[in-house]
Amino acid sequence: MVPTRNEAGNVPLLVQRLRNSLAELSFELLFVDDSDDQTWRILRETARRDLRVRVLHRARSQRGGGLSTAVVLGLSRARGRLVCVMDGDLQHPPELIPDLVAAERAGADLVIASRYLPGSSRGGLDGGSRRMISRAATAAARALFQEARSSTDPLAGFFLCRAAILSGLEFRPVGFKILLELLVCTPGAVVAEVPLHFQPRGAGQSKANLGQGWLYVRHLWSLLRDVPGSGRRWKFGLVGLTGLVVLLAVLELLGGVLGWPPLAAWSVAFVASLAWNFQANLRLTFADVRRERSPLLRRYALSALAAGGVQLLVFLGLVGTNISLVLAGLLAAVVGMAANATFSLQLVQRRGRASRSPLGVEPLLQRLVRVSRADLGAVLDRQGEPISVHPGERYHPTRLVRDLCRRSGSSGVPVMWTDPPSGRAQARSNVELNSVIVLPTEAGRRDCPKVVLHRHRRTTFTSADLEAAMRQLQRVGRLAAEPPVERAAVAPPRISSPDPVR
Ligand SMILES: Nc1nc2c(ncn2[C@@H]2O[C@H](COP(=O)(O)OP(=O)(O)O)[C@@H](O)[C@H]2O)c(=O)[nH]1
Ligand SMILES: [Mg+2]
Repeated sequence: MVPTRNEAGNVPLLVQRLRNSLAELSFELLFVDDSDDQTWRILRETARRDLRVRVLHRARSQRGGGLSTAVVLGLSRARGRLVCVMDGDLQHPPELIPDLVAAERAGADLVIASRYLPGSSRGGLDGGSRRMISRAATAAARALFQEARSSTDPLAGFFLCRAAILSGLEFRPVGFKILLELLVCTPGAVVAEVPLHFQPRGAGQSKANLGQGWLYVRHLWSLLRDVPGSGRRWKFGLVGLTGLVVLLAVLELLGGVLGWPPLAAWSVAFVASLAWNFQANLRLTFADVRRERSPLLRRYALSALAAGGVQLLVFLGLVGTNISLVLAGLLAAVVGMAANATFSLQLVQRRGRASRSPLGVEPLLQRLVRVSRADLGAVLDRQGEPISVHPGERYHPTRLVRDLCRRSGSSGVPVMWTDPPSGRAQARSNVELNSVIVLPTEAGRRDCPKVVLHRHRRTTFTSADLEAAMRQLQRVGRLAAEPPVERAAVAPPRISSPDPVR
């Protein structure tokens, strides 16, 4: 999907290079064009000769929002299973697209061509000042949104994603930066990156200008305001500050103005600020999970109470001295807030964090092998070809494994298989048995990559191993909570006795 505005000098070469680099894939090229030059005519001519090319030309009156509404329109019209967005000025080399596709095949939902990954280069970002602005904007996005930190380049304009992760998203295209919005709105997505060698612009001029800087600020603001649970840390901190104001105001009113005893005044003030914080955090910080009865909320309440205990102790220690009531309350609250921040540091991380590793799959596989205590693990793509193996490099799925994958694929649930115990009169406890676990990387999906775990030992996999592996996968957001497990397979399962014969 390519947004274009006055790129007549670039599109013929772009189309040619796209056709070459995508030759192995089935694809369509979708242009959303807002040009006043020959771009549209060239593209229309190309589309007439090549059915894989489509052009949506927007009349002047339809161009409100410019680039960002163009990309949103393109995303809604794209028909593929995967969607790749790139610029039309040859700054994004089309030859990189097969690498993006490969990373998706390896298990990523969203693959970003990053200008900041080691191995990339930014030769095309004209001028030192633009480079600095770009750096600062990236830093701001990463500081505000934890989800943006899953990418080194959350403001990239060149990325590929599964169309499935777009469904249900309502973009609010204010700024230039659709990728940031995508990242913030899909906290569970598995993100991978490949290094980009950013090219100088082909022909024509950049349309970036100062106005876009202001739009970007508005975009950040709207992401904070409109996406429930986004920027959790900042919201948590902000609520904490307002709670402090409530605490001190009530303390001063009761203890100072009305002359209540310090402990009574503090207790009422504390309860008032706790109630205030709780309400505000539910509405703001935890807006995304407040209806789910998330364990997050229980932990939040517990850590707030624990911090209250700390605060009370400090306050009691200070009241005896000759500092003022409000100052004692303030100092106690600062210590309490520090304690609270320590208790709830993990709390304010948004769940479903995306993988940060460049390809995501390898570290995931290593973890799966470890937690399930497997001897060998592999990730197979949709066609059943290994894309990652651990430990070792080579892996040939056996017929059994292919059968199990098919079985797991047709039901979308994990399958566990173990060798049957010996039927002989004298069963042996020293024989090594095969056991295999197959996990779909997305619960309920038939055609998704599969994880295969092998054990060839005297003890076979148990249901605990299976559950550990499933939990690990869930943690990266790939399996819905507790999908059903299909245990039967070619042979009757033997999952309860780890040792064949005692
Ligand atoms: N459809 C559409 N595309 C645009 C618009 N503004 C820029 N583009 C396209 O978006 C891409 C990036 O724009 P560019 O001016 O190169 O921005 P820069 O790379 O940040 O300097 C190019 O393919 C432009 O043709 C717009 O208003 N509408
Ligand atoms: Mg450009």
